[in-house]
Amino acid sequence: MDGSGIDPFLQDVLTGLARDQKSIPSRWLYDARGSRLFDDITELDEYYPTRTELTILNEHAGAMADAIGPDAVIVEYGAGSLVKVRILLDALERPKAFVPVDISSEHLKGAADELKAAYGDLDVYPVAADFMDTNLGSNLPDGGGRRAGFFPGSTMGNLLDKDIDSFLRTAREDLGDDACFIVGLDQPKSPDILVPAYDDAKGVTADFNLNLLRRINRELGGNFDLDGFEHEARWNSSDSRIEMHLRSVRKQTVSVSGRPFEFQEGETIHTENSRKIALDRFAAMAEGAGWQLTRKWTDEKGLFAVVLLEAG
Ligand code: AVJ
Repeated sequence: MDGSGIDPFLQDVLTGLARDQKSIPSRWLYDARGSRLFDDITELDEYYPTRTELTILNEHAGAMADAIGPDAVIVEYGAGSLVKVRILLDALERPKAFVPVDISSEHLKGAADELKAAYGDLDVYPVAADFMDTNLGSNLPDGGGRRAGFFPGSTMGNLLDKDIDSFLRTAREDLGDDACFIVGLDQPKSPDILVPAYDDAKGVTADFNLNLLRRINRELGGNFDLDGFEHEARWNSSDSRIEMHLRSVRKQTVSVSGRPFEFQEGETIHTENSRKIALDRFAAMAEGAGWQLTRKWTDEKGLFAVVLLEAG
């Protein structure tokens, strides 16, 4: 429950299941079990994004560090386990401060303490906040060098255009006039690669998706039969996105918090969009929010890209 007394999870589920195309926002996939399952996904053979982004970061961290310069203040949005930023910190000259922003304050504190212990000269200021709503403004430390945002993992692809715009504008305000911003972006490619990445042979992604129903049963008094739904990953080429759905295998009625919802056989709940945003498209979006895309680093196959935005 939040201060208003309405559980935002319950609100999203009841509203989403009442739509013609049933849908539930993807952020609810990440309870403790969901977060563990996502970590397992990143190790799968079929799931190329994490591995490919790490390769790009390892190969080009020197060039990224040169572009950022010495004495920098790094702000990581949606920080998570802080594995990727270490690659950047290791390459930077005298990084002064690191500000990890993450919604989960417990997770954040542990990861921030570990990082602090490993990088003695670095000031670490964790901020427990939604990365979409930071307003760090004048609270950011001044290290003498540039401020650099860091947003790896291609989470940009989960956001709607209007949310990308407002996030990039907020980051531009947070980071100020001389800032830069390093962003990871999964790239459009053949559905022969994309679909298996979101529907793996071991069924880990299926578990991850179905875990949402388990969570609804546990937290919201739902009675979803987990055998009554199947995981589906679809490539939607006109919107350049992978969609995850949960498909009802039969006609059935499910109730959540005492409210009934009818499912036809084959009807789906849309649970995630993972957009693959081409670089020219992203450059135009960034420009509209006050950023110039000035550098890009990719792997040999062009599966994934890490880009540098500069305030301008
Ligand atoms: C964490 C949002 C980047 O979209 O690839 C992985 C989530 N969903 N498999 C992605 C996810 C299914 C992932 N992101």
